[in-house]
Parts: sequence; structure tokens; C-alpha cells
Amino acid sequence: MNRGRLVLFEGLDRTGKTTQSNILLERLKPNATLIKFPERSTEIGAVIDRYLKDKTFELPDQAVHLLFSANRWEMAERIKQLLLQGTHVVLDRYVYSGVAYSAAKHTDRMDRTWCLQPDRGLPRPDLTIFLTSDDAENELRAGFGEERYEKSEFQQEVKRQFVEVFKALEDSSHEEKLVHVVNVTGKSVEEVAKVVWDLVEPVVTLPTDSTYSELLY
Ligand code: Z5A
Ligand code: MG
Repeated sequence: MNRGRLVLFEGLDRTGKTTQSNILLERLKPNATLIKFPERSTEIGAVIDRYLKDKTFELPDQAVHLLFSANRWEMAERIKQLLLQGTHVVLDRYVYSGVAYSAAKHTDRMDRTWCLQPDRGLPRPDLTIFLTSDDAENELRAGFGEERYEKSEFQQEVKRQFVEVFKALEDSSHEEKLVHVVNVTGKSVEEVAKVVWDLVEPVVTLPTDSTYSELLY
């Protein structure tokens, strides 16, 4: 049986990751599942949810980083099983959000190398789509500013970290291009969905290895 593909949406706040994940899920159904990180329904996810919503709930930044990673490990076996049984898994955020948001807090003490280590060994996405925007259009969208990290200056540093991590990934990869940047500025939901489908269709159509690979840095 052909294994399922792991398709990841990453991106800045309110760039449409959840919107596009849901559209893609509908397109790939019934052979697909959506997993969103943080997965707030688990034990660790509940702590993360409280941390994001309650700005008086303090934890060391290193501990927060490890909680986000642990939350991915809580779901890793499920992701592997789904892929091996032939189900596509759409991810709404994953390891690169982990790196970008944490490294943006402390570019020195928690650099990108430090941040990537706890995620080493998680299933590696077959395709990563990075939704970005030129300006602050996304900040005007519904919901921006409600949770802890939703501040303009911090988002600029997060964007820089995302760009750097994807650049490093591309420099180190001898394989086909795994990360695609999609600029959503001025594009409707439908226009973005079309660009996304043009990227996803070949990945889900072509035959692939019988097993997933793991993230190695
Ligand atoms: N975080 C972390 O620090 N470390 C980690 O390891 C992980 C996450 C995994 C919560 O994440 C926080 O966790 C996040 C990163 C951190 N911090 N921040 N800030 P989350 O994924 O739960 O965040 P969220 O609350 O779902 O927001 P979001 O994901 O940033 O939004 P989005 O999914 O990208 O956007 P959306 O919900 O699809 O769309 C937002 C609005 O825009 C909505 O009203 C849409 O209808 C509208 N929209 C969407 N597309 C368009 C277009 N093309 N045109 C016009 N309007 C649009
Ligand atoms: Mg979202």
C-alpha cells in the first residue's frame, strides 16, 4: 500500500494556515486527517493552552519550548500509524513554529540549533508550505492580538527566524525542494487554495517510499 503523505502548513499569525488546512483536508478526504499544533486536548496541550491565554501564567522560556516539543511527541505515534495505513496527514503548524517562536525570544541563549534538538526524530514532512505576507495585513484579521505572542515587533522577529530556518534547511538538503513559500498578500482564500493545490497534487499523486523519514538536523 502507498503510504500517506505528511503535508505541513507553517506561517506567521493569521496568514490563513487553519483556513487552508481545512480546505486541503476536504480535498483529500476521505483519505486524510488534520492535526493542529499545539494539540490543546492532551495533558501537555492543556498547559500550553493556559500559557497562551493567561498572560499572568509564567514559565521559563526553555520549559515552554520543551512543552511544545513534548506535545508533538505525544502525537508522533498517531501520525506514524496514519501514514503507514495510507492516510494523508495535514499538519497546521509543527516543528518550525516551535523553532521560530522560541528562537525569536532569545536569539543567543536559545538559538535555532538548541531549539531544533528536542524535535529530532519526529516524522519529516513530505511537503512544507510556508504562508507569509509582505505587510501587516494579517494583523488586521479576526482574532489577532488575543494571545500571548500576537504583537507586531515580535512577529517581525518570528518571520526572520522562519526565513533563516528554511534557508538553512534548503542549504543542507540535497533532495528535491521540500519547503515552498506562498505569499498571501492580496490573495483571496480561493487564490491561495489554488496555489496550495498545485503544490500538493504532485506530492500526493506520485509514488513514494513505503515508509516516512525522520527529521534529522
Ligand atoms: N507556537 C509556538 O510558540 N511553538 C510551537 O511549537 C507551536 C506554536 C506549534 C498558537 O498557535 C500559538 O502557538 C502561536 C504560535 C505558538 N502564537 N502566536 N501568536 P495557533 O496555531 O493555535 O494560533 P491561531 O490562534 O490558530 O492563529 P493562527 O494559526 O496564527 O491563524 P491562521 O490559522 O494562520 O489563520 P486563520 O485562522 O486561517 O485565518 C485568520 C483570519 O483570516 C480568519 O478570520 C480567516 O477567515 C481570515 N483569512 C484567512 N485567509 C484569508 C485570505 N486569504 N484573505 C482574507 N482573509 C483571510
Ligand atoms: Mg490557526
